Amino acid sequence: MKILIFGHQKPDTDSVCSAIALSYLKNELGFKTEPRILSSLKDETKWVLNKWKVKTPEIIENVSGRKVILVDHNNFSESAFDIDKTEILEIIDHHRVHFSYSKPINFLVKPYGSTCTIIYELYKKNNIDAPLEIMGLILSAIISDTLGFKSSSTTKKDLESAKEIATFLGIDLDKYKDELIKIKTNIEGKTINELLNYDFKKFITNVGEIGVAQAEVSNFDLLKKKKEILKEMENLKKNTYHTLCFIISNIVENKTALLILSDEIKKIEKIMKGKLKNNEARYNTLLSRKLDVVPMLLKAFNK
Ligand SMILES: [Mn+2]
Repeated sequence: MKILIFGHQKPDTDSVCSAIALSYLKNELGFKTEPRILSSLKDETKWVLNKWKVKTPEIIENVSGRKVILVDHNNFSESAFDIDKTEILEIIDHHRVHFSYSKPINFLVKPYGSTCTIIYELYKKNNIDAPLEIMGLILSAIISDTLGFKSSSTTKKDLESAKEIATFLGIDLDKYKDELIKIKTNIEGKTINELLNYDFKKFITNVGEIGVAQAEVSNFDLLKKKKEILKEMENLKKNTYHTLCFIISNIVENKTALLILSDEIKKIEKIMKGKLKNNEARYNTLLSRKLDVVPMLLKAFNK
């Protein structure tokens, strides 16, 4: 049976493209692997796969009994529900380490802005040429995960890799980036509930579960519905989350708005030094969920 390679639940472009790109590389190296996704694709990722004419990986729900490689996550709560019944062979990721396992495995974590940047590095290291469509996917994932190189998680390596790939593909990086960001920030027709659930991660901590949703937008018009959003957040939080945070990233103007509900809001207000008023804080920078927001929330509760 083939080794399955997949990213996190509610896959984003980086998760999907990492799985496809790594699977191609592994197969070139003589392994028998197949990329999979754990749930359906987002519009942005559909656009990317369509653009580079790559077929959508099959959705798989049940992975028990399989040998697997995880990309773009190392947290069981974000993985397949029966991940504990698999044999994990390897993990390639760029998130903080949550993982502990019963035996040693290949575990490659680098603080790059995108898992695909790590995979691009692996292609070079192994002297394997990726076909054009795989290069296209890698480039798209780097742009997507770094919010067009604007997120604080962006590294020199991400930008250099993207430039190199764009040159190789003969495409104008700025133009392609703008095109992709336009697709990424299109929230037209989505309900607030859909936006909250679109890119949602939960973290299990000693104080309880912390949920952090993120939406990428091209302007802050969405905040005109703040009352409605807080009401939806309250519904989502009820009985489940200790703290719920909605990151609204304005990736055209480089600004961030945070909406936060918490059982211990005072602790968060304290750590944010008065920046959080009426459950809302604004920043004139783009915050990264994994580098800025989650560490700040954890720090507030001293975890
Ligand atoms: Mn990623």
